[in-house]
Amino acid sequence: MSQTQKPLILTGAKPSGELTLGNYLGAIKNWAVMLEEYECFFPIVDLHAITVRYVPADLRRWTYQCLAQYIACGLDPARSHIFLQSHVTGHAELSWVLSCLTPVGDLHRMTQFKEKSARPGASVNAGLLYYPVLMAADILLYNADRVPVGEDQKQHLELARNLAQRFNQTYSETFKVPEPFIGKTGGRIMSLQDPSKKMSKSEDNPGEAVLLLDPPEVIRKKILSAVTDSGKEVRRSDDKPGISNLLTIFSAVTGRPIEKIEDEFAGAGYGTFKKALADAVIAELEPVQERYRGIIEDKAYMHGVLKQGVDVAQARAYKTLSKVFRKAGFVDRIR
Ligand code: ATP
Ligand code: LTN
Repeated sequence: MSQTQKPLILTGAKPSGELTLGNYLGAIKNWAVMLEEYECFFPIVDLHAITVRYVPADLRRWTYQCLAQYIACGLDPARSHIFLQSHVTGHAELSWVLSCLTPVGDLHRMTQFKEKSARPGASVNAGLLYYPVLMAADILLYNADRVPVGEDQKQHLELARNLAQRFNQTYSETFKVPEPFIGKTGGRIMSLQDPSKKMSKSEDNPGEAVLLLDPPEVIRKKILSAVTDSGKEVRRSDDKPGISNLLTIFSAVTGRPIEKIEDEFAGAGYGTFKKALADAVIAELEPVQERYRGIIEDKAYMHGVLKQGVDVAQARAYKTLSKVFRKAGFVDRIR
């Protein structure tokens, strides 16, 4: 089957910090198994990363790290299109057109906006509010069939679907309505210190998240000091969010059902379980870290990957954008 006949998936991560175990289990690990079945577009969404306060040098470093980690996690650039969002002309332009179809009230209702704007010292800028429209543009610019994301992005994806439908109704049939694609396990990994919050790369407390690049002893320490609930039974339960989260992580890392893991650790206590979990996470991440070290040293290779990715992405983006501009009534560019 040729590449173009495969359904298209698009999904991205923002280089707003070092990638976490949440990004890996909820997202990247699932993307890596889609390369055969789908034509895959993996933008690193750097335009999204500037909606919160940041330091430009950090953004540059995190962008390269994210790229190297994508590849180290199994996103093979020979079988997918990996590129930087800011390298493609079209994301910002399409988001402008879509923003003119977006009621501001919809954006104020977004959970991620509410959470991020409520953080102490947050910059509540228009970009932060407008963020989901840019995400919709990322998806619609490539006419993606499916969008694999963690559960936290469901609401944003719903907006992207609404905007596709609204554009099609306002002008004429143009966009596919993208489907969300959320993994069975790992869709929502919670903070190790506060299991009522999602594990996030942009938190100040380093104990909350295991980072993909954490050395083994740091991973072990973070997992052993993860908050657990009263009692000592290794069993998932709605009123035991701490141990339930650790079970979810164990299951997502090993691919084993939670019930089997509960049986294995029946009567063992939290301490034994946490040690085994730390071993499993370290074993999963060690080969990723090994590959990462080879890639991050090789700028020429990374630039080659980005060039290859952007060429395919830009060609597709131009096609959609010119169609959209024509339908919106803009006069064709004089060449
Ligand atoms: P930030 O913490 O800075 O808001 P983020 O990690 O939530 O960033 P991205 O890097 O853009 O945001 O996320 C990349 C992918 O990882 C998305 O598909 C998102 O749904 C998924 N993801 C992020 N955090 C988690 C989590 N804790 N559990 C499961 N999936 C997650
Ligand atoms: N909003 C997402 C990141 C993101 C994305 C996208 C995900 C931006 N554009 C397009 C899937 C498809 C987040 O915060 N995780």
